[in-house]
Amino acid sequence: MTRFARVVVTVLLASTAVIVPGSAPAVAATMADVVPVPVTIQPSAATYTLPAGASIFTQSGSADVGTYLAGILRRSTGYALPIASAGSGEPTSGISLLLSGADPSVGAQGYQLDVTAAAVVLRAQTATGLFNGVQTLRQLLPPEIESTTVRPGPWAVPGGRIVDYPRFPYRGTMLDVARHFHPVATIKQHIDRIALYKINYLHLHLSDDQGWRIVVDSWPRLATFGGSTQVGGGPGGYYTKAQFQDIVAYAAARHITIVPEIDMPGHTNAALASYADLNCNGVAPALYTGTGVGFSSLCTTKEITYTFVNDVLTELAALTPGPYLHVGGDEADATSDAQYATFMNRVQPLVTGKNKAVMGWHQIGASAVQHSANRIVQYWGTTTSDSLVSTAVSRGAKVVMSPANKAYLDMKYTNATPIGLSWAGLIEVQTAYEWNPGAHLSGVPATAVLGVEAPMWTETIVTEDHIEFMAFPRLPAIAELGWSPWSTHNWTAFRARLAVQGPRWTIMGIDFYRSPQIAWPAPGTTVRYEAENAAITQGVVESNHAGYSGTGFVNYDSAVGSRVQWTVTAPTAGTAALRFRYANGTTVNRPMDITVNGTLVADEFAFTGTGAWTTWQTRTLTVTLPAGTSTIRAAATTANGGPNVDYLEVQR
Ligand code: NGO
Repeated sequence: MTRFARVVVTVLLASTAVIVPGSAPAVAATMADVVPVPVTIQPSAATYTLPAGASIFTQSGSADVGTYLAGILRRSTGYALPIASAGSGEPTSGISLLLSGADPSVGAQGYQLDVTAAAVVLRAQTATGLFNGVQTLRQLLPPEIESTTVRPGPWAVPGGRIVDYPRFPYRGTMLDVARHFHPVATIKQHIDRIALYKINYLHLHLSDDQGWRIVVDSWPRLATFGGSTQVGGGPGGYYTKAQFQDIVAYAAARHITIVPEIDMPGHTNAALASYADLNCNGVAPALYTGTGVGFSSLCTTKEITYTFVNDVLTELAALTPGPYLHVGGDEADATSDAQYATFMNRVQPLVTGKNKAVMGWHQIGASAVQHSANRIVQYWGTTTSDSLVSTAVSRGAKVVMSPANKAYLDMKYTNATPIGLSWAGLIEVQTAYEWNPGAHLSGVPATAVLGVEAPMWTETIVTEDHIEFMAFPRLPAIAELGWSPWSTHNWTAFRARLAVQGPRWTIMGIDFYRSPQIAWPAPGTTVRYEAENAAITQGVVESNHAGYSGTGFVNYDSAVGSRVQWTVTAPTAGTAALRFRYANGTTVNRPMDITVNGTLVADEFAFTGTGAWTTWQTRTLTVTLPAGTSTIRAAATTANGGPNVDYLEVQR
């Protein structure tokens, strides 16, 4: 199939009129629905409806944001949306992205949005401000705007004015790529999603006991040996320098700064296993695939340790345009307090000497560890006072707040959550939302707080699907704490705003946790169709891998065109999420063409590797189904055939 085939699903969907009883309207967005809630909202009675012939008007300095916006809107609208130069007068049509005329309160990251019946005008002082305004505009459009296939619209934007800017400059999330390695494609997808909530820092935990995930040319075995496994003993992996730079650039294009972390002196078994010299006894330990902490340490009394750290930080700094190098510093339980201070007092100047600021877990706030210029301590404790943090603050450090009992995305929601840890407690959405980063720690005033960060450790988090489930809906809650003024904080209002995000996530293919605390718009029904019961062409039913549902799964023949064809029924015409469950081993990708009633709805839909044939994962595609019976076909497009397919679920 050609990559450029554009499919217009011709079924007429009265999208504005489909209202499931007891749920929010499928399409109407209001200015009050935006997450994080904006600083000021003045709705008007007007509505702007994006016409097929609209242009996106930009100025020098805003063209990249215009291209990004057009890329999102073209997918679902099918409109051409040419980028044109904004004239000097007041824009009278289309969507304008202007670097002048914003209310001065918007500062470096904020924006002003004016929506009239005639035009949408975003104004900011920086491209970053416009980018943040674009995220608001996305949420003011119907959820279907996030579809990757063309939808019928109409593309209405509620009228009025928003003037908006962040409470804190740093709004981050962390992904631990050390415990389980996550490939570049997963990181990019995550970046695209976190951008929607105005997250502007992505911290990557690049090394730990179980794996070293970034190439260091001067110490090559770190990646090739230290990166060769992960928790549970899987193959692990690492980023080449080119891949890491690709991630940095992809994030930068979404106004997100990467904060790389090399954890030290503890959490270093992967490095110690790679180079015997880094061990005090000169003996390299075995690679580690368990989930214990606190047992490893670089040898703080050996000079080669500092050569090593300097080499690593030099190469990392060269790959990192952002201001921070994170040096970890947590749980150095195999190091005495005195050795820890000696180590950190040698390491911190290595960072500042490369024109970067030190960021570290709050243990670097120990009084024996000196202050260093522009130092950031990241609080991850579970109490509301901490002398290490207040000591660091009294000496001039700023704090990023990640209290583990509020902000850790790897904690279970409830005891029933299938993945996650619970050492810091269970974190339902309300718990994640109900705290004030500016007043959480005694002795740490809001002025000392740089922002918030929601870390996701991955001892139990293996697939992209797991990341989605643990991040949504908690990450948007933390994002709102970082962005919105404290005066807007209100659980009842937040719940309502969050509920409206649900249909958007479904269309984006995000497998979120349907917290019972949130009145999600009624999801309708989900019907599962097992692949082994479908019509199979050039494929066999097998039951030789664990974890499938029903009585088996379909293993495609090694041929282009081998396929599974399901017959599904829908009581009424409307939007449906097609959720394919599959396992794909370590194969990079076996794309399939997905058709609905003979119409191609996803050309070469990606089915990336799941790591093992027993690791099942889902991918979701949103389509429009007519009333009655439909035929849904997934056909292999490569000579390897398709992935193993367990079932199709139709969510309506
Ligand atoms: C702790 C520990 C990590 C774990 C995490 C699990 C910090 C800063 N150190 O947080 O090694 O992965 O908990 O929740």
